[in-house]
Amino acid sequence: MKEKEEKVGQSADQQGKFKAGSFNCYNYPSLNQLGQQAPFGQIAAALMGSTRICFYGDQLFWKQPNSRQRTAFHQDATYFHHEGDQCCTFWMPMEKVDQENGMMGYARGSHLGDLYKPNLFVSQASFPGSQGKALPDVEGHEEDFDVVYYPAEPGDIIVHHVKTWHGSTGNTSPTRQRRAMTLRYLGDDIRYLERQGTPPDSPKSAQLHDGDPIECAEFPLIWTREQGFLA
Ligand SMILES: O=C(O)CCC(=O)C(=O)O
Repeated sequence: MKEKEEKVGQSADQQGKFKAGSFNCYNYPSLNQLGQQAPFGQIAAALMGSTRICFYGDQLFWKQPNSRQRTAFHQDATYFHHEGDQCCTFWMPMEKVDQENGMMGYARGSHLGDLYKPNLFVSQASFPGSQGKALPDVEGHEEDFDVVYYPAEPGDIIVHHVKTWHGSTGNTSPTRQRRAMTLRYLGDDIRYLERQGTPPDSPKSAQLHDGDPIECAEFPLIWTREQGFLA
């Protein structure tokens, strides 16, 4: 074990990897249960002023020691097959996170502006086939975009709006990993929309057509103001 850790944390030619994976809840019932039954849905409703909440799955992010790639600034909305304002992401770290190992940064007020193209996530290059304008070079001009970074610890939760520009630093630590998990929630005004040029790992629903309310088997209704949690 010790030998493996040392190898992962070595020099540039043996950089650690940055791995990410979405909708693990489809394969791990306990994760699905966590997303649907914990108080998250109710908190999302309060933050968004919504009367009904659907669960939109999870995502995991693992920056191994020396995985120096940033998470490029992006908006979650452009990766999701729906439109509307009431969608938020709960970001939760598994270990202490700071400037050295992948701290999250957010451009204040950016959720009130336009929607831009998705990028390759580890670079600002636009996702092939995506449409619209590319996000400005936030990383290169953070002071122009009112970017704030938040150190975090296990137990902390950072919630961001689906249009907020956000990204994270690379992990330059030779020894510390940085793992984080997100849970995503949808409110009253969310409608299904198949976005052209959205990365293929974003699940679509065979049952829904553009403009339909989002509730379906893949994105279940989990909480209502009248009934509370449904599971
Ligand atoms: O943890 C990261 O580096 C990226 C997180 C992210 O982009 C998200 O939660 O949408």
